[in-house]
Amino acid sequence: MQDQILSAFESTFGARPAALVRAPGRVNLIGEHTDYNAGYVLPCAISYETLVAISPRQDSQVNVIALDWELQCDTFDLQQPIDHHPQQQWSNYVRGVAVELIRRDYALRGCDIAITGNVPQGAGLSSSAALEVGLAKAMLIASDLDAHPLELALIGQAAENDFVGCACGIMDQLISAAGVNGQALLIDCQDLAITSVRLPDSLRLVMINSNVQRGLVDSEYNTRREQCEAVAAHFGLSSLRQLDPAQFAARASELEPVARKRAQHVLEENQRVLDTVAALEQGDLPRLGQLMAASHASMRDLFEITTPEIDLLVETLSEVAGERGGARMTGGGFGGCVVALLAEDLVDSALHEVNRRYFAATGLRETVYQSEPCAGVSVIFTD
Ligand code: GAF
Repeated sequence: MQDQILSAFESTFGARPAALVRAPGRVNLIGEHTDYNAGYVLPCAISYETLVAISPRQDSQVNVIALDWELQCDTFDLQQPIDHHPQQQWSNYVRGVAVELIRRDYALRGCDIAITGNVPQGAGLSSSAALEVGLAKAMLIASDLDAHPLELALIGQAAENDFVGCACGIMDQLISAAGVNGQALLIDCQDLAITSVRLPDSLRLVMINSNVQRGLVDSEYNTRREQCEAVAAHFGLSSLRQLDPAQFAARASELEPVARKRAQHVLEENQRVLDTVAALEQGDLPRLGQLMAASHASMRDLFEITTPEIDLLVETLSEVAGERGGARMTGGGFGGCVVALLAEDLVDSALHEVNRRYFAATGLRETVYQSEPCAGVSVIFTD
């Protein structure tokens, strides 16, 4: 991938790039739809990543070439109003990051950029966040600037919220910016405090893409967020994190059934994240499996974001895991990936079983990814 981006950059812009940046995708182990409710999440960065090659220019022009979108190009000027690109959605991530950097008063230089990556797109492994964080870091480096990982994450999130139009939380950008080798991160999305959590050595991290075409993801996602915010507002609170579970239980009958289910998921999922951290620290695999199963059931029955194909993958993996691991859907939902934490010697049989059952039941073929928890965004070289 590095050779390809370097040679595409050189043949497009006539010289080797001044810097090459990588930013990882992520898998969330537990804590789904809790980040924008100021709750807890437990993601780790993965070894699938976006690469951004960049050189500064003498003018205020930004020229971008996208290797993974048939070498499409985009050009805009940092000193002119930056509008949405009418056709190329990938361009709007570049434009959105530039707009946000300018809004925050970074003195950006024009630049030439090439982007590529191997984070599967639309799989719930945060290819968008990897792109945003990688671009923010690269555009700063090309301007002789830099920013703290948290700032990079906030820039990426703002680009996605305000320019691209998805009301995502902070999890994906923050893990892509701040990931730690070999560790998952417990993030408290209320104060953005981060605690590293080591996975037991005996466990392997496996992601299986259902390859279900995700439809209406952004609109369903934004609806879930609005539903949660409406429940918080009903109780006069700024987020569901402030809602005491006892207070919720006492007054739950005031809420519509759907609103009640959404809030119940978030409250219980927050507790499951903390319990999962404890289970991982104690190497308590049966408990880990129960918590992942409960999280999945809650996403299926209360938050209503799984699909039958995803449910089948989780069922199959949980069955093979037994008391030595667990599985659940990961990410925003409506398709995408499931994540499994499995004792090493179970991985082959789990993948075999999925392969045997999934196509027969759904007509779809799964794709398997394996990774260790990885470091966040970094500069591969700069001159
Ligand atoms: C998507 C969002 F981008 C995250 O902020 C998070 O809400 C996640 O869905 C669900 O947990 O990845």
